[in-house]
Amino acid sequence: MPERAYIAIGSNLGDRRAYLEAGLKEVATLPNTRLAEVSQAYETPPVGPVAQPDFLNAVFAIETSLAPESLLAALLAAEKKHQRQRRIHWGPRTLDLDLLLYGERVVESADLTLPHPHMHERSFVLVPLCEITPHLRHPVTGQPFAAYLAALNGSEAKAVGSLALPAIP
Ligand code: PH2
Ligand code: MG
Ligand code: MG
Repeated sequence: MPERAYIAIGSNLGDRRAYLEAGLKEVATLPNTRLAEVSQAYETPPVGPVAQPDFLNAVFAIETSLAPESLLAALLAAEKKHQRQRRIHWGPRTLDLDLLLYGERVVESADLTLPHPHMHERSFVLVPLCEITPHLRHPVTGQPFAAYLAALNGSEAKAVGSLALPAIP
């Protein structure tokens, strides 16, 4: 049975919108995978210790039969294909694809932690996530993600319109 997975996508280098749309297409065309839901794009100030350009962020949901580890490998391959170079930890990037949730699964392996350990702290994830799925709850704590977002006391994420959806042959 396919499961629903949520993925965060971000870019802060080059043609950010084009990178997000290319990332969507890469995931939408994976085997046994279909795009279920896509948030608007949001312009967000960079979070973290590195001074860098603003990001364009979005969150999307897929229905997939790929195992979480295979999906993760496909996301890393898609990042690589789109010139992502991991030079600076948390530094600027053309395309970042982060696996947030895979059904209700809880995973703690060397390569993969599910749910994503920081997703509930970041408005650049919570704002688009709550847009597409306002009632979703954190699989471990049971708290609605909307409550985590409300607890952040405001967000600087600014909606900047829909992304072009990939044409699926
Ligand atoms: N990603 C980071 C670090 N900081 N800030 C924003 N606004 N959006 C991101 O996607 C982001 C970030 C590391 O992946
Ligand atoms: Mg990442
Ligand atoms: Mg990231």
